[in-house]
Amino acid sequence: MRRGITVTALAAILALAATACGSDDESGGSAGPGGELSGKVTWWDTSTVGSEDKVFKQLAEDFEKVHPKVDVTYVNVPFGEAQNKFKNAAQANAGAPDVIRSEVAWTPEFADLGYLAPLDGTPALKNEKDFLPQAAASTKYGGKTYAVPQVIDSMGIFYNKKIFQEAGVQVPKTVAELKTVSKQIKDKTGKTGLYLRGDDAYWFLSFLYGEGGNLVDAKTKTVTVDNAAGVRAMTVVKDLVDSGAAETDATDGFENMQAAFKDGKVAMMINGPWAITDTYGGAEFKNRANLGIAPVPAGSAGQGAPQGGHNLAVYAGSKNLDASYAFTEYMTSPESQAKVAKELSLLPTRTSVYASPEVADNNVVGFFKPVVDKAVERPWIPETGSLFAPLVTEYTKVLTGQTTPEKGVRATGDSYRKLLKGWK
Ligand code: TXT
Repeated sequence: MRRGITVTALAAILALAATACGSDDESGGSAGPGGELSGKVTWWDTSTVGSEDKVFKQLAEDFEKVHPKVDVTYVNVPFGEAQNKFKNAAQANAGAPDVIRSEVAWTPEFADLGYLAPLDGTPALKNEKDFLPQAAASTKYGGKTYAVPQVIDSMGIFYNKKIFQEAGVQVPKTVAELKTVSKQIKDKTGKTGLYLRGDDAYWFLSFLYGEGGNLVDAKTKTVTVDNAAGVRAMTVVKDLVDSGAAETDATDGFENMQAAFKDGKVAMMINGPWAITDTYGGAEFKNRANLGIAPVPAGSAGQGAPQGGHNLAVYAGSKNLDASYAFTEYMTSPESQAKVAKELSLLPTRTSVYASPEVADNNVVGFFKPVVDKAVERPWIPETGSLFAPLVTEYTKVLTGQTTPEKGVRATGDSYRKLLKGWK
């Protein structure tokens, strides 16, 4: 009886690849005479260790039970490292996984680089019409499909109902109300209203959309992050921190945000479904009913939250495409998506899954589905993922008083114009 999937550290995989000449032929396999799959499949998962990863590992084990001659090697690669590690390994054709969990913005870049196998007409893509159009959009590039949507997400305000009750406040619908509510929470309970992540520019997007802005306008190939709306949005987030309505950190934002919210030190945070399982582990949310979720606050021009999520993609250099296609299909199947939604409250990318009983009564999924349906999509161009690095540098500097909102967005816009050749 096999022990189940092989769980390996990334370093071991890369070290092995560095010594092996070319790619590892042992992982080769294909459908046998009876169509039985065999050989190895290495999967790089980027899900959060200690909360999400358990469920994804279990799914990989279940896949092996269906295909006993396939040996899945599960490797958890931290989200902040996976993009570059995959590009380096794929470029060197050494140590790249057969399947990678590819964040929505990484997918067009990897496809453009030729690192992903096109999936049209392969067993990886089953019942393609079942995928939410906004989830499928990031898997398309150059008229082909290079990945299969696994989860889709967006952001909302997570709030501590007990603190809200103690302060006698309601959930803020606008940035102005967010400031008023935060002040009352501070006056009545001594706690800070909002934790605003300062080391990840994804947390800036809701405020940018709220001021009617965007990073770029792909239709007119115009950089817009440094227009008047961009200045207003950066001024809004700076004011939230300077006024004491929000606290922030320049580093370790996710950990600090989760700790502050889970321990009841702050009343609100802006976050997404990926944080739910970890949040429920917090002292304040043992009673899950104490967690409220609401739309991100509207700004002076409207309300909008960003669209995020993850796809599964097959490495173009895989020596076991048959098993990799089958694994990708299995991990994104309606049954797998229903299990992930039930156990982790992550949103399915298949329309059909929202009707299954174990998903229909999940209140987190129920909240985020309409949010995702109107979330602001980014242009799925190879450069989309590269827009965050210059932005986060300036965003953090603005929040920590090292530069002004105007200078911050201007420097970001200048970086974008260098990155996006020929854009205005
Ligand atoms: C590179 C962008 C958004 C959630 C677990 O995995 C770095 O890799 C680039 O794409 C946005 O969509 C949402 O699901 C959870 O399971 C390289 O090493 C690069 O990633 C991203 O495009 C995400 O949709 C998972 O759910 C450096 O050398 C870039 N990093 C955007 O990323 C959401 O992602 C959860 O993800 C290189 C990065 O900018 C990202 O925001 C994400 O939250 C995940 O944990 C140097 O330039 C800077 C920005 O963070 C937001 O955190 C993370 O919590 C930059």
